Amino acid sequence: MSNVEQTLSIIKPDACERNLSDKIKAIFSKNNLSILKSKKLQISKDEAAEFYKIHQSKPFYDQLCNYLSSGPIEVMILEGENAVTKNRDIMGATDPKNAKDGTIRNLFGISIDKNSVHGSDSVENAKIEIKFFFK
Ligand code: IDP
Ligand code: MG
Repeated sequence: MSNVEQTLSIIKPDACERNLSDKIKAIFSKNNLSILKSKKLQISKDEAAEFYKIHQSKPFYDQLCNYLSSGPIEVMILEGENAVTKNRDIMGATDPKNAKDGTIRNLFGISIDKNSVHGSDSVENAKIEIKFFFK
């Protein structure tokens, strides 16, 4: 049975800065995730804090918010069969050192914080995150 979902992807500052956006989009496309909407922007630290508020108790929260607001990012709505899980698979593990060969974080990630991409972790969070960037 078909299960078309939408998920939010973010190309983080480290990847935007290295102009990796086209290469990353080509990986989505190869995996049958289509880009419904896309925009490039820079967010404030307060907006990053709101976006990442599920991590507010983590020791790396402040660093994470500083980082996501440190430069331009590209946000996208991806759509496709099992898009949430598929995007997480394509991204690879949070720490690029642990990311499987061929995943985006394996190919492009620099470190656990500069790991090139964000992807929603559930259908429910995808809805919240899509609304956050595409009202
Ligand atoms: P995810 O991006 O793979 O879903 P999360 O656990 O949701 O990973 O963490 C959100 C982001 O916070 C990660 O992508 C990474 O940039 C950053 N992060 C996670 N764990 C650490 C850490 O231990 N130190 C520094 N940054 C971290
Ligand atoms: Mg996460």
